[in-house]
Amino acid sequence: MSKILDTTPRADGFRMPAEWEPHIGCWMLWPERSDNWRGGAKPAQHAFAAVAAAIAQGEPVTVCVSPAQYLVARAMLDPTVRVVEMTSNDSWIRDCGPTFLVNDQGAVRGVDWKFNAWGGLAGGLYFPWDQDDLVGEKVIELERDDRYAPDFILEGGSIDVDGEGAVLVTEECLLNPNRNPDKTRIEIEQLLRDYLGVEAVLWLEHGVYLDETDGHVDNMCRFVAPGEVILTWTDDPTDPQYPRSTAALERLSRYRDARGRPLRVHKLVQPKPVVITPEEAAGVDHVAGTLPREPGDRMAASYVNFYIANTVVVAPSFDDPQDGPALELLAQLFPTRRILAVPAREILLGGGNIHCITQQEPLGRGPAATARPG
Ligand code: KQY
Repeated sequence: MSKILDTTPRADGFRMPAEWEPHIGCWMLWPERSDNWRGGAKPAQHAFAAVAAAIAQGEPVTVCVSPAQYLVARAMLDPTVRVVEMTSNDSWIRDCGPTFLVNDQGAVRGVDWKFNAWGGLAGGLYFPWDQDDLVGEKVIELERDDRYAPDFILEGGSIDVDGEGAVLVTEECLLNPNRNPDKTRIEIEQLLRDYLGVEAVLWLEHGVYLDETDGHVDNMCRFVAPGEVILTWTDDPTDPQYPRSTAALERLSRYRDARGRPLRVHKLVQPKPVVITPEEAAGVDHVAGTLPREPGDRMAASYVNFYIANTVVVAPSFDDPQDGPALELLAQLFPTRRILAVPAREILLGGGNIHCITQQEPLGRGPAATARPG
């Protein structure tokens, strides 16, 4: 069993590194539930396999899969991808998985947050979520790392750090009473400082319009370098995303990071609205307790939901005229990495995107770092 630490990362000198810092690899979960993924999850499985293969060009990938799906996943995934059996309720490891931390000596530890499927019985997306809640602990234990286990509900997609003391979050999510109703804003800020090793908590009001996570920041605004963020954007004042993005820009232009730097904001224009077709909606099983999918529903499509691997950036594409400009901007912002686009509609139809289905593990310099090739 991984050792549970009753101190805090901050007290122990640990911090969450930025996503662009070196990784030992990336973790994913395999989709299979037919009440979230259409067509018995088969189209989503192909999309997840494409994401895994793209990331595997830049770092080792591990995909965790249920016993029932092991052979299917093994056959569909690139041979370089490691497949391990693990039970889960769905496949959003960004949110139910661990947050990995490092210290200056290169040791790695994990934070095993509490998970309630984005709101529990007050607006959560499915029931139960008990197996998802075990994923963080299981992954940390597989890596033989020690873990912190705060009594705090938090999803990895609701935070984004620069590795130099700043974290981006949204009020829509972290202050939502369906997460930690007993905690004040001040207490939540302190928990972020203590468990991520940050100083500056940069609050945006909202995430992306109709994001079913209650506004995860990883779909809205991310750090791309120290002192630089990328923000999903529209110039159309009639689009409901417009007031959200303009309000975020206003706050970002006032903020300073933990080192006192103003933030340079890169606008990443969103694709045209992506709505569910009747055929797509009909392919999803209706199950009480799971958020239904209706024809005409708009999904929270954003290019901001990309994954930064060691030598590549894997970004969603939507078969939209904005795909090209979005990928070009990412290429400018990550000049040492190849930008790989993966068609992401099938992932989006499940409620998230590429960043939501991935979780990086930092390289560190401890036993895990030397146990297998990087
Ligand atoms: O986007 C995410 N981080 C997760 C979305 C969960 C959707 C469940 N239907």
